[in-house]
Amino acid sequence: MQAKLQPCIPAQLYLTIALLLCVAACGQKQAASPPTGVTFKTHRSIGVVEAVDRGKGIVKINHEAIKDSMDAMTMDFHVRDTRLLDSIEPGDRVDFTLEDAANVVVVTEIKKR
Ligand SMILES: [Cu+2]
Repeated sequence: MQAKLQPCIPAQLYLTIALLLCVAACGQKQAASPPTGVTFKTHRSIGVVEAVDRGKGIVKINHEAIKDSMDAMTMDFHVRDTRLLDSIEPGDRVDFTLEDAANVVVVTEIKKR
């Protein structure tokens, strides 16, 4: 009896380990890619505000180079929430955060330095 049962124990153990590894691998895969399949990145940068359009929710920033995104330049950014512009004036040096989803870039945070 015992001689017959023994081979079953390692087999079950292997199965358990294999299952655990599979669960771990699948979990990692899901975490790496968002459900929509859109590549989604967040960048932080600094720059100088050149213009603020509160009505349109646009801020023109002369920004420094953003790693893995773009070179230094002056450009218009849409803001996620126009309230972000309440305390921002042209001439301010700012820290800001960008969200880039399939090249649709939105400022999600902006603060005076
Ligand atoms: Cu730019």
